[in-house]
Amino acid sequence: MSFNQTASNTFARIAQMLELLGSDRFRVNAASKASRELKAQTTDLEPLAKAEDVKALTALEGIGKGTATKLIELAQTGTISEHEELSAKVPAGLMEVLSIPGLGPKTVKLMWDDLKIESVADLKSEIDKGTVAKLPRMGAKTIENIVAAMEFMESSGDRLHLGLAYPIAQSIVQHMREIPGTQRVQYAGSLRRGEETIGDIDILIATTDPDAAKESFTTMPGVTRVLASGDTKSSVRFALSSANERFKDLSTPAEIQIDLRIVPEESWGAALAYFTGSKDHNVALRKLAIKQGMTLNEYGLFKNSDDRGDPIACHTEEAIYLALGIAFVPPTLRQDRGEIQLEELPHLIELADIKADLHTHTTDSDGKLSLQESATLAKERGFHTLAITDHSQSSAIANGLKPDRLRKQIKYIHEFNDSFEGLTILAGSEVDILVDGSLDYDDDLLSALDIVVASPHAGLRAKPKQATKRLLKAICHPSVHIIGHPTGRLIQRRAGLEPDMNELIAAAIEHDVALEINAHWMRLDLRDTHVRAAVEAGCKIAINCDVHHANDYNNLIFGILTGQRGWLTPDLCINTWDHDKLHAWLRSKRS
Ligand code: DGT
Ligand code: CA
Ligand code: CA
Ligand code: ZN
Repeated sequence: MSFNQTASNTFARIAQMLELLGSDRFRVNAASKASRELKAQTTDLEPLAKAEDVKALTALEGIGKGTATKLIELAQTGTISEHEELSAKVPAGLMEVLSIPGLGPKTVKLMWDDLKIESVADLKSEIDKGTVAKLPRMGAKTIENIVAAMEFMESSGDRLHLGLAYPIAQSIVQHMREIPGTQRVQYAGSLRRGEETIGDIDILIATTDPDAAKESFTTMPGVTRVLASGDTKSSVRFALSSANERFKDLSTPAEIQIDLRIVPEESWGAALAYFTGSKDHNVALRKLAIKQGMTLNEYGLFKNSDDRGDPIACHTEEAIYLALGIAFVPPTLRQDRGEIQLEELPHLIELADIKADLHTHTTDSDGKLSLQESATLAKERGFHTLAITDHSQSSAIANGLKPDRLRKQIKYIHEFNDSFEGLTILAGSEVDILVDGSLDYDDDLLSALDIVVASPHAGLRAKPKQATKRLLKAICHPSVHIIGHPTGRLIQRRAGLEPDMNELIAAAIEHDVALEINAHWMRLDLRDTHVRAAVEAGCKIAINCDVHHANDYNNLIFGILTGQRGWLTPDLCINTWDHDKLHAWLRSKRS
């Protein structure tokens, strides 16, 4: 998988660079076709390429002699010389310009040729000078969109997606746990709070052998630079590509900073609370301590206005909250959004509460799993229900199903369900909410489905007013159960729709529709603040993995963390309901 992905991405970049350099159409097309074919391969090409097995490679559909030779080169040297040669000719900054949503190779080439634009900074200054507006096909609207996209990319900065930081932190914690002397180790900071993006990873350790911890941390695989290595704090830069090949595809930073803090075992709880944050939550906690004549810092809670003497609480976080006279606040709620003032905190949803996934794709549209494979995975998770919701006809690039194909699929799924033990499989659809708010199938077909997830996919730059109208119309449709990824945002990539959430929530309650938290870490849509508003109003929530690959089932935790950050309790989340309750609700929309 990862070799294939790397190869596919390399060919895609080759195609882009060829286009920027004005190579002939034939070469550009060949490279981008190779990229697509490689992405579609289901065989792992690495062993074949390593063994220089040209015959086996070219026997595969879509791989010609030329591609095979380059794959062998990639397997042996880690690069393709054509890619290296092109990289020397195309400024890196220009590739960054190309990554701005809305800018294609043709336009970028023109900017490079005519205006000598070689970086995002150049582009900005040329827009200010008014020269970009003089290029062909560059209307005021187009420039406005480019500026907005640049601003969005800037404001979201160099933060890493939760789903990408999470496995890195877990493996480092595991690594540190195995070092002799380690007493406790845990990640803290924004990651422990389940924030959607992570600035840096904070690891806390209590150990009897600080030197061993420091040494092992600064020399672990993936470390590219040691920024600091002191007695209480070490900082390193960590290469993301070594942890996950998927980074190659994303406009994420190439490295992330990781801080290790060595703290005394006896004040573990105080240190963990301090370094978990958020800063605002810590400030509020400290104020509360001061009000009671106490002092709180990373070493403990002290009875006086300074930290002399023995602390009254320091060993565990629970002891500190208890001594402050407030309920224990779970990390995901530490946002200073009212969690300190409450006598009793909500009983938050947890991973183990989820009993169903209601938004999944199969090979019938753009998924990689067959019905059989997905059903097996869902059953292994202990789910009682799985909904198959492939794309609808307007999502042509996602191989959306035309009505006749969907009718056949419904029949097939129902037959399959009858023969599959231990899991109920529903025939559904992720139906496009079209730009005018109508749905992508006729009402007859929609009502023949066991479950309808309606989602916006195109036209995601609409004005807030239009967006609200569009989504409201879908919510009001009698066949719809769930609104999937309601805004269509992609974290750090695309802002998505900005509808009036309160109106949507009110309508969802009135029409008994659930709003989805899409658990994919690229989406997390609804976001935490939206969930909080929905939960406060009493709106039903669905947490779905939008499964396309087997791995996607593992994204559930990110949906749960987002739900927790929105104060979600299990009762409001339809995926936690038992079989009969869920199915009765689904059927209530089918008269
Ligand atoms: P990030 O890394 O930007 O995603 O966000 P955090 O929350 O992980 O922030 P970071 O890494 O700068 O610091 C980790 C935690 O340490 C932070 O959540 C709270 C605590 N902390 C750091 N600096 C301060 C400070 O100046 N005052 C207080 N009260 N807490 C701090
Ligand atoms: Ca951090
Ligand atoms: Ca930090
Ligand atoms: Zn989907």
